[in-house]
Amino acid sequence: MSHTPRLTSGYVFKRYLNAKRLRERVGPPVPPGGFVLFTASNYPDPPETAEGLAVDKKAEFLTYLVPGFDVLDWEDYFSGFPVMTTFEPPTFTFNGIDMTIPNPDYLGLPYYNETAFYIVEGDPLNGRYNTTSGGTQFLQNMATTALGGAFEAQAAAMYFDPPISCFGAYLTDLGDFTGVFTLRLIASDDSFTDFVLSTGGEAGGKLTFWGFIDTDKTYKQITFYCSAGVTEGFGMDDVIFGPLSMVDVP
Ligand SMILES: [Ca+2]
Ligand SMILES: [Ca+2]
Repeated sequence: MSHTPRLTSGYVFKRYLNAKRLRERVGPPVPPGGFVLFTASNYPDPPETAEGLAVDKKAEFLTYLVPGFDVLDWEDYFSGFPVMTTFEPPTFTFNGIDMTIPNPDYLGLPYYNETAFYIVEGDPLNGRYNTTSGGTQFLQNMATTALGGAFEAQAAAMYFDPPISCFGAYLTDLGDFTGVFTLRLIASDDSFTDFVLSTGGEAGGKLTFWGFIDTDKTYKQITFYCSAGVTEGFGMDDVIFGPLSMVDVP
């Protein structure tokens, strides 16, 4: 069962009640450092569905969370086509966290806009697709060239305030280009860890789950970037983020 309260700001979110949550932990114990990574990828059968190892890994991730949190699944986020033309509101408040996706100017247009490559889509597009059960919509992103380059300010990024202790999302269509695709996780103390999610040369349409919990440190930003000279289009859906109180560990 789920709740779909409609906010005055015009978007709808799903509440994940985790009704079938396992009673026992199915993944690794939380180490002394507090950080546990959950990630897996596969090519769904049939294509453009949420199926396989990535789904199994998400289920493992969910056993570490306290039920009742909200999920950003992009469903009903503006209707019609294009289903989204701008980020309004630019901040998504879920589970007590304000998550902001910057939308700076890019070659004279807002970075996320319906005439370039960035939008909430209602149909599969070039290997990017919805992963929400019963849903259709997802956020399409484009990771630009390497950090430090001319487009660093436009790198696909999410800022969290207050900083988060857990995160999980489906990413679609990683790796169907020639460069390295990296997720940078930036902690509240400005330290960061880079996670290489693909070294390129793969078929389109891959489904990836990427998530973590950390009972020690908190994180203020996630940025996606590529090796120099390339860009990578990817979808994002069913985004979960929250505070330490959302993490269920002994
Ligand atoms: Ca969705
Ligand atoms: Ca891609």
